Amino acid sequence: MLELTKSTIYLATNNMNKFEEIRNVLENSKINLRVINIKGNEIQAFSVLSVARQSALNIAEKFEGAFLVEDSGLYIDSLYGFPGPYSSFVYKTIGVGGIIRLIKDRENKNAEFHSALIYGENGKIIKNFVGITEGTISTSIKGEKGFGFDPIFIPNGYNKTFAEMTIMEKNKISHRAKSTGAFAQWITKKLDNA
Ligand code: ITT
Repeated sequence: MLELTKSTIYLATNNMNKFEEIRNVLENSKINLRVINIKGNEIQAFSVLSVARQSALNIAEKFEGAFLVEDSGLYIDSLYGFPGPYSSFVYKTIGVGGIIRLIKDRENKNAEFHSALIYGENGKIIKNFVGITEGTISTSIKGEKGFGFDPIFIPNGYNKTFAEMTIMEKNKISHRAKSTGAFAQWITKKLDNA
């Protein structure tokens, strides 16, 4: 049987949950995903794409190999998009309980998760991919799986939080699975034509 030759791509992240989710989406692709710890400080900007683009430029300056970098965040309607690019800081400070308290009197519980994934190689940014998943913020913390704001995010069309889903279930609908899925399609074509 022919062995599938895999191309190695390095994901620059300190978040192993992200790595697992992205690797899971790429499992049956021609990509062998590895993690690399070269992500420096992030800039502050409203869109995850701007934050990811700056991170990618920083990485491209010091890394010649093929890489991916992803920035993501939770945008809550009634808080004008907060925490958005501050998601990591807000998670570490007020946490999921703090978010529930912040919006407990708001009727509108709508929120979106955004993911921006950037691919680079040979010291250059090549292409970006964006994924958005809409949902609502739950009134209580539910589930133990996943990470970050998963225990308070109920994707539209479901009655459970991301934290009550397996990685396979979350990966059918998540913002990160959408950006990664788009990347997988593009890179597969690129490798097939190489
Ligand atoms: P790296 O920058 O090292 O990749 P990070 O966790 O700091 O890891 P971000 O800067 O993209 O990642 O911050 C995104 C934060 O938004 C993350 O720490 C979570 O709190 C939250 N978040 C993003 N995607 C999420 C998801 O799928 N489920 C739950 N929370 C998520």
